[in-house]
Amino acid sequence: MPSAAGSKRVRGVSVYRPFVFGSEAQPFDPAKKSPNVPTDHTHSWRVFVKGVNGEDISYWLKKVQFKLHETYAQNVRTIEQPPFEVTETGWGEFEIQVKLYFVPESGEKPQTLWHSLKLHPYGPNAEEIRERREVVISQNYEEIVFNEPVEPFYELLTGGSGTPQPPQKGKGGKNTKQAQLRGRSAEIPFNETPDNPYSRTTENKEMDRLGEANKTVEQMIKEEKERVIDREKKLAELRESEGVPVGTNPKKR
Ligand code: SLL
Repeated sequence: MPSAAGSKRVRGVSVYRPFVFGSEAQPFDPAKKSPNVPTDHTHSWRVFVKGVNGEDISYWLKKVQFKLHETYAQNVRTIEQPPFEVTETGWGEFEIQVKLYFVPESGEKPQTLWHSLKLHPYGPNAEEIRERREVVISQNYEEIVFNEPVEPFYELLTGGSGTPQPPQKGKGGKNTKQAQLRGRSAEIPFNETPDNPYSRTTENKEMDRLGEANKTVEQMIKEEKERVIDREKKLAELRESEGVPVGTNPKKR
């Protein structure tokens, strides 16, 4: 096995890789519940770490350790190959520790994430979702950043594309697929699909929303500043009419 020890680092380069982690939970239909499932268990669920749009991430992710609640037998589950997921049944929500171990060539220390297992619907349509016993999905888009990776890992990450290039963040587009075929890249798909909500289009929409929100906040700040100036002016006028010099605190007289 190649060792990362002693390998040179690719200076000034950060390589990022997107992934998705989270859970899906399905309430049991009491009429169809298997007799093997404990009577107090209300849901089946799955916790996972996966690539965006089903992309294989095992070239950088070696294994994942999921630490479940202590009410579970053998609550530390280590998954050594994709799919990096644990399927279980249960009755309660809890925090799952998700520890990512990287391929040995990386020389990287494991990283820990937390996921709140969600069994119950939340948000505006929670009641309908509950009534229809729909799947409850709670997942996050994440990007892992490898700063100055060692050379063998850089080669692995980029699919041996040769000279180190600075990361091409935010440059997605219609040629993304080609880029992925030529060498490995961190590009996420251009459009979302029913299975994958993370795309350049959703990202751009989110950026637009943030931009709009920012404009609103700036406008609010502007108006607030104007109000403050106006109030200060009025206060100064009042003081002047009372004969108090501007800039003195009347209470201290
Ligand atoms: C709660 N603090 O009270 C949480 C704990 C534990 C979930 C949730 C059962 C496991 C089993 C299970 O669902 N544990 O019985 O095998 O909501």
